[in-house]
Order: sequence, then C-alpha cells, then structure tokens
Amino acid sequence: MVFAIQPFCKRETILPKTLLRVLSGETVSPPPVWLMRQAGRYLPEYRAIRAKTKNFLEMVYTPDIAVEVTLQPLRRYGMDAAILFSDILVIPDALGQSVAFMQGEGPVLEPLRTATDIGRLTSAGLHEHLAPVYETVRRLAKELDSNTALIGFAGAPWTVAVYMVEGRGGTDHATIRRWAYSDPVGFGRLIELLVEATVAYLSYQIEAGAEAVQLFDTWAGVLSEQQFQQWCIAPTKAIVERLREKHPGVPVIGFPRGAGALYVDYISNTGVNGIGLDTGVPLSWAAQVLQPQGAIQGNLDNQLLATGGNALDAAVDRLLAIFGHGPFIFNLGHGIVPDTPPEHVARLVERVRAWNG
Ligand code: 1CP
Repeated sequence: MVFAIQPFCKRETILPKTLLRVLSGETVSPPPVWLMRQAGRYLPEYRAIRAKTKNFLEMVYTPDIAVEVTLQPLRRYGMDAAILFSDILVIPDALGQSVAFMQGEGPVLEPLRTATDIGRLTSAGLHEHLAPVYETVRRLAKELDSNTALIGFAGAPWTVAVYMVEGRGGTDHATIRRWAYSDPVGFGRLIELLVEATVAYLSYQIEAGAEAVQLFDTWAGVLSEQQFQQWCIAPTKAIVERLREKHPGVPVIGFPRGAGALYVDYISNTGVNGIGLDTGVPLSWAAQVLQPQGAIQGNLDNQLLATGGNALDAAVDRLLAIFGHGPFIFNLGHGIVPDTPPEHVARLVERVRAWNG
C-alpha cells in the first residue's frame, strides 16, 4: 500500500509551483494568482485577531499570530502564493529607530534628519530582533501545500528611507528629496545601510524557506529620472546581485510603483525576474515592451476589486487576454483596501482560475 501511493506523492513534490515556473519565464495557463495585502482588515477573521492584540507590530513579531494571519486568505481562496505577514518597517525598527503603528493612521516614526541620526542606527541586533519573522517563515514553509509558493519581502531602500526620514508615508516627501539633492553622499550612507540590511534580511528569509522575494518600492514614482536611477535602480540592482550570489535559484519580483516609462529602465537594469505593475501602467504597452524581458505581475485596480460587479469581471478578462499569453502573475496594482467585500476576492480568483484562453 505504501508503494502504491508513492508515485503520486513524488510527482506532486517534483512539479514546480506555478508562481515559480512563471518567474523562470514560463507561460502558465491559467496564470497563478495572489493579491497584495491578501491578509488584512477586509477579512473579519483578521479583524478578530487584530482586536485581541495590543498593536500591529505585536502581530508581526508573534509567529503563532503571523502564521495564522498569513494562512487566512489561503483557506478562503486558495491563492497560488502566500506572502509572509510582516511589514516593510520592521527594518527601521530592527535598526533601532522608534516605529509605532497608530490605529487608523498608519505608521509613525521618529524622523531621521542628520548624519548623526544615521550614526545612531545599528545593525548589530538585526537578526536577533527579526528572529520571530524568520520563525514565521520556517513554520509557513512547513504548512504550505506543494502548489503554494511562499513569498518573502522587504521594502526597497528608497521607500523604507521615505518613512525613516519623513516619519510617515503619504506626504509630499519634500524633506527626503531635498536631502538627497543637497547631500547625496550623506543620504547615500542611509541607502547603503539599507541595502546591507535588506540583503541580510532577505537572505535569512530565503534560508528559512521563502521561495521568491518581492521588493516593494511604493514611493519610487516621486523620483525624477536621474534620482530614480540613483535611489531606486542602483540599490535594487545591488540587492538583486548580492542575493543571486548567495541564492542563485530564488527569483526576485520588483515593484517600483508609479515608475511610468521608467519601468523599462528598471526591468532592463536591475536584474529582477518579475515586475509588479501599478494600476496606471498601460496594458498593451507593458505586454509589448516589458513582458519580453520578465514576468509581469499586476495590475487590477484595487478600487475596482472593492466595487465588484460586471466592471470587475470585464477588467479581469482584459488583463488575462492581454498578459495571459506570456509569463504572468495575476495581482492588483496596489494592496487590497480594507472595505473590500471578501466575496469580490472569491469572484476574482474563480474567474482567473476558469480562464482557458
Ligand atoms: O491591521 C492594521 O491596522 C495594519 C494594516 C497593515 C497590514 C495588514 C499594515 C500597516 N501593514 C500590513 C501588512 C503588510 N505590509 C504586508 C503583509 C502581507 C500582505 O500583503 O498580505 C505587506 C507586504 C506590507 C508592505 C508595506 N507596508 C508597504 C509596501 C506595500 C504597499 O502597500 O505600498 C508599505 C508602504 C507599508 C507601510 C504600511 N504599513 C501599514 C500601513 C497602513 C502602511 C502604509 C501607510 C502609508 O500609506 O504610508
């Protein structure tokens, strides 16, 4: 009896996961699907756990909770990938900057403004501080079935620096942009420190079981062409090269939100295997210009997912028709918004899975 079931088990484990096949350049039909912020406040079971914890970081640093919350959307919808439940701001937190998550307000940090402030940061305790995150990855790697890929992630240096310098995200970024112009050497030290910490952090995630990693550069779109080269492309390229030396088989997805036409430079110069498109990127242009260079991930409007109905179905079909004949991972252009009805997510996943174009 034992022998009778073995061939099936073996076959299951040998077949690479669809997300990894796509990131290696294959076209898979229907394409794999996962959604940015697939774990989060739109799910009642997430809100129930959140209500019982002191603050958001406690969720992130408690492996029992982080594993549970990561798995919640998979139980409902069976996406093709799980993304580690954590946040891009664990890096400043682990480097010794004070980070707090205010209810309904998002993150607030003690802003960093001078070379002296940078000098106070230290990576000496980085891995000790982040050990619970690695433990979450290890447990998830054991929990996931043989079709579901585990994505680790970090913020890209520019975006993490935005929060560290501005103290929050959604501002005009005047302080950081002026600092980068007036003192590129001093500011560059912060970016270098973040490159180092990010390589170390992602390497540990990979060693703990992450099968692909995503770099979120949420605020890349505020940079001018030259600054984009210096603060988005160059640090991303350095991270990709160094990860590839250590972990040659592990693909990297880059998400330079708002990069516009600079998506072309990003994909040709950073070495990423896949590229996350924000909602503003024109589909046919991306299919012609970007998809031949790497897997496309994206870019359904998160507000359309919240809206639902026929317009949602039509947009899903359009994305599949345009990107589905090349390497494609179905996703949103930005994270799920908290008031999204969970049944819209079910509808989206079912529709992607039913595609036979
Ligand atoms: O419950 C709550 O109130 C917290 C809401 C929340 C959640 C669910 C925050 C606060 N972070 C997260 C998890 C998170 N953050 C994940 C988990 C995995 C998943 O996708 O399911 C990921 C990948 C992130 C990454 C992240 N955090 C980014 C990059 C992606 C993006 O959305 O642009 C950014 C910019 C952050 C900062 C952050 N953390 C939380 C908030 C509300 C914000 C954004 C604030 C702002 O707009 O500036």
